[in-house]
Amino acid sequence: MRVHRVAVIPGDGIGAEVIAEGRRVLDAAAHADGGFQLEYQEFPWGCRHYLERGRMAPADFLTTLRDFEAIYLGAVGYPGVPDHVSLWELLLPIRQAFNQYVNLRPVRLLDGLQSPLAGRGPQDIDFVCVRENTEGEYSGVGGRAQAGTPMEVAIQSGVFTRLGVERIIVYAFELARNRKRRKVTSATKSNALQHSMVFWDEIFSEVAKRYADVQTEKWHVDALAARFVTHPQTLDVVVGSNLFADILTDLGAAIQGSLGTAASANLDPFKKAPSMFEPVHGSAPDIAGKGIANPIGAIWAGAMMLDTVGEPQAAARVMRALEETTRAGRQLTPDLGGNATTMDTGKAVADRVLTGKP
Ligand code: GGG
Repeated sequence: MRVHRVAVIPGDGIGAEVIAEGRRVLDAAAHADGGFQLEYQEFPWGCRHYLERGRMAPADFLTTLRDFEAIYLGAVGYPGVPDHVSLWELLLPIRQAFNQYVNLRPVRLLDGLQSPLAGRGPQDIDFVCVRENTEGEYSGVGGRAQAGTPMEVAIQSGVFTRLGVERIIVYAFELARNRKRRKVTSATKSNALQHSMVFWDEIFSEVAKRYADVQTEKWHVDALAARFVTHPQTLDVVVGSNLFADILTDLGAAIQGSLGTAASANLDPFKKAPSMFEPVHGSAPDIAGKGIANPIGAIWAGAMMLDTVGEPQAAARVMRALEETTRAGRQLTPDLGGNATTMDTGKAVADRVLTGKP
């Protein structure tokens, strides 16, 4: 029996609700497969931990996590703790310390779901965003000085290294090579950002020369945001910096029907450290505790985790069950126009995992 050790951080707000359903579905997948087991250890880290103990997680939390094969995370952030504290004491250090330099975010309209884009169906919205995940605008470099004086200053530096930019662009090209349309779209802004984004464009052109079989294009990020709405069918693999692709993928989530359906994988492609899997959405304090959060993003992230730990058949089984559930349309949460609870959706997917085709 193959055993996969998973650290679970449900986190804040709806995080615990959606992760519980994700685990229900993953357990069903392990049961249906019969060849592997998921061994979870849950960590109560997040904003409550901060309010009780003055920090989001114990000082040695990265050492604790390093022993696991994967991390399954819900959401981070809650009123009462400044958002930059919750992100910088938990989520962002994990991505940086474990060299999870790829943030993979599929943008796909699942069968049966309605996009807010008029006349667009699943055949039009099916691409993947590759977000640089350890540097760029979220490198954490900067500072503040002369607080409280008229000379007060805040500096937030974007850090773009050749290693960091090249490896994320190479990842995007390798991914495109294995997709039907074989196209990479680069998100840039080199008209205004004459240092970092001109550098990004140069490296994009250099890497593109090594992939003659892959079509390329680049758009300024503002124009690309518009193309997500007007021409989603032209996109295949989109590669962008940490900030650009963070923003673009919320738009991507919206065009695939709801932020609640979007999944992401924070990957160390060399598997030297655990990768982390999370829904794209945050903790949604406005609906936390009501049992109506959409668990699809968390379940989809769970499928990406199965794929990464070497269980691609189980991952495919989960994705089939998820899409059968959206196609049937009866167990959808209010954000998708239904009246199901988080648990209704989770149970519907888990049942289909158990009864569906291997
Ligand atoms: N599901 C993870 C979560 O809580 N995300 C909220 C967030 O603001 N994330 C920022 C990021 O992905 O960089």
